[in-house]
Amino acid sequence: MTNKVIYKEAAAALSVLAILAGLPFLLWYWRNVYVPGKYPPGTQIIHLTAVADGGIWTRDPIVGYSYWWKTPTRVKEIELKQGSHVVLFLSSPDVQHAFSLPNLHVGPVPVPAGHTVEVGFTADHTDELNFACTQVCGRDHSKLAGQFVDSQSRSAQH
Ligand SMILES: [Cu+2]
Repeated sequence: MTNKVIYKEAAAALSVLAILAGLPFLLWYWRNVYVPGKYPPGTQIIHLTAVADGGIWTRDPIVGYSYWWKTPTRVKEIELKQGSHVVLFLSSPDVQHAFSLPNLHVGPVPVPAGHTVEVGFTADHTDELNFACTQVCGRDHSKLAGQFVDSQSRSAQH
């Protein structure tokens, strides 16, 4: 092989590696650095994905294979700081869901299949902050429910 071919081979191999390592990094960067940087400091950013199969709200990122290969971690309780501004990123990997948090007058917010919807609210109080899916999305629809709890009163109990 001539030197030129070897350089081309090396460049091709390096660009494949750059893509393989770079895409996960970009996804991580977007979620953990870029998006939080758009909001005032102290904003609580919460990613929630509704999975119809099993009726699971999860904070796990659901990307392709993870929907079929493993059961996402079910989230029943999410800690909030009273008074803080909260931004929810609600995603659906499967069918249309809807998010409702009646005691803070949030929703119902439709979450179409394959989309991520952004919802902001201020946690003026933290009493009975039950949230749920309010659109019948499958046989496990009724399990798509959870609660926001005050992180301060939580740490006081322990
Ligand atoms: Cu539902």
